[in-house]
Amino acid sequence: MKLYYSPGACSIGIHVLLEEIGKPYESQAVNLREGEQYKAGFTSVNPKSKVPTLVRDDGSVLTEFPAIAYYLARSNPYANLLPDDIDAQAQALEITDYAVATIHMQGFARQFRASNFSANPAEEEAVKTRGRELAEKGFGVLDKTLAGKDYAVGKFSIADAAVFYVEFWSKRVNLPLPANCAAHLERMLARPAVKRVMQQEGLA
Ligand SMILES: N[C@@H](CCC(=O)N[C@@H](CS)C(=O)NCC(=O)O)C(=O)O
Repeated sequence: MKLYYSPGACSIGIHVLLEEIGKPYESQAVNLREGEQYKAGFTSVNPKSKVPTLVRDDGSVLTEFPAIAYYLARSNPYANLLPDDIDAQAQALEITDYAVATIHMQGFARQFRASNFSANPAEEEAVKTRGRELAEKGFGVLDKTLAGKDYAVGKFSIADAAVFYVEFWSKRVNLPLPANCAAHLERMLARPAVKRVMQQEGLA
């Protein structure tokens, strides 16, 4: 398999899952700052111009964080990236989607790419402020989910990889994390797979 990623982007969560699985894989950095995602070399792989993008062993391409995470978990059952119990599985998907679709795509995206939310430069600060509010609300929800638990559904799962990357981003925008999220981020950073990814992405 081959993962297209960008250092410190949301693809870091999928990078962590690949390291947790422990099978050999290739990785290729895409320089988002220089717009490499819009050039033919990458759009021929993923016309959405987004990372994470996973090219599977049969050459087929999978995009969207929750779908890639689910695929990796189900195709590598020995890695225990999803609980066995159907209710806990559904909960892991619920938390994954909340981190990606709400905290990332509504909260952080407004702060990182305000121009995608308003064509009027005068509204940029208001867009960023709204993004911060949405991220704060999201971490409040996650904090309750994490109460009394080491990981989002008890044991480590794909949900933790998604929660990890948005928690990691909170430092970039100086957003203080509530206590359970802060402890979860430290727990994640202490995992050997996460440490390897931080090294590989030049973030350690
Ligand atoms: N919904 C997508 C979001 C992916 C996404 O927004 N990736 C960002 C990096 S964190 C990206 O590739 N941005 C490049 C761009 O929009 O130009 C997913 O779940 O994978």
